[in-house]
Amino acid sequence: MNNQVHEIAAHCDQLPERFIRKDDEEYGNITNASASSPTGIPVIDVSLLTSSHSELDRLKSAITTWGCFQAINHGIEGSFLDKVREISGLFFNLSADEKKKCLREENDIEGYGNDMVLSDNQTLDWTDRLYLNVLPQDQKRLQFWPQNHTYFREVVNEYCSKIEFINEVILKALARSLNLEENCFLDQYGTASKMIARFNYYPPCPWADKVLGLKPHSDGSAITFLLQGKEVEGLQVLKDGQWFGVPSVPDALTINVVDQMEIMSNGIFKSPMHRVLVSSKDQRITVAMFCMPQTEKDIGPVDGLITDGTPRLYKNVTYSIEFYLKNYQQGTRSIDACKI
Ligand SMILES: O=C(O)CCC(=O)C(=O)O
Repeated sequence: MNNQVHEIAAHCDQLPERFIRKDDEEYGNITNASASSPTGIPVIDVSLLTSSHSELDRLKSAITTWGCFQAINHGIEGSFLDKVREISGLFFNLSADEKKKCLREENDIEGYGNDMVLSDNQTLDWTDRLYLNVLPQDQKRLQFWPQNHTYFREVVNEYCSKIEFINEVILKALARSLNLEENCFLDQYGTASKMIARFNYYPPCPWADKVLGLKPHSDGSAITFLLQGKEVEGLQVLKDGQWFGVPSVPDALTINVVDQMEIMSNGIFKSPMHRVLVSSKDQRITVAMFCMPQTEKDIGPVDGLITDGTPRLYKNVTYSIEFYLKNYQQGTRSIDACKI
């Protein structure tokens, strides 16, 4: 457990070199915009997406300009989101020995731990995480779930069902926003779509300006649902060459439309680059739910989007997690390898 970031934060009086963000890292020198943009990350009312054309247009505009939006009226009660925040805190507050029971194995992604080290020159993220496969059901590995915490399991399972429902609403709305048949993206999900829950813990860092909670990346899923804490912010999204802060909006979910949707939409939707800054005083906890097609299945641009004027931009690919992670840790983008 020596190398968990929360322990380094508690015991080290010098920042280990592996965490120091490199100045020459791609995106490292992009200007930091003010805390948020003049117009802000768009807010979309999910309850209107089936009935209002103007909300569908706003969704399309949000995704083609920012790649993300703050979803309100998504159908999950604020009190339930508080339970998700509560179980996340509950896990990270367990004793080191208890958390260790969920420790991931060296070459595995799933479980509790910090960055997987895949290369010698990899900069480490200032974060500890608990990474759990939640769908398909038969791929759950309960040995990585906190033991003796029925409440944790109940809340995660219920949250997973609720996110699955919203994911479908968003996928259909995205298809309709492009005048496509509403199931065209869902059809690529196959019969065993995948969902991963990642609980992120960013301890306060005495060297906050020298590290990143997460280095710049775009997500390898199709849609990511992020639940932020209520007070401490840190997420930034890249737009027009500047980083903008993504505020925490009460009871909203931050939704990113990401790599696999970029491929399926033949590049109309652009997977947003984002990164996380950390605080020198406060810890921050977030929960990301990564939703994506069945991983054994090829995905590709939907037929209706390929025309003489808009030729195919991406190959058909199996977007595996291993393929994604290798690129992530080297600071490159897997999506680039899928371009024709
Ligand atoms: O914690 C955050 O604010 C962002 C999390 C994120 O980008 C991720 O888990 O990929």
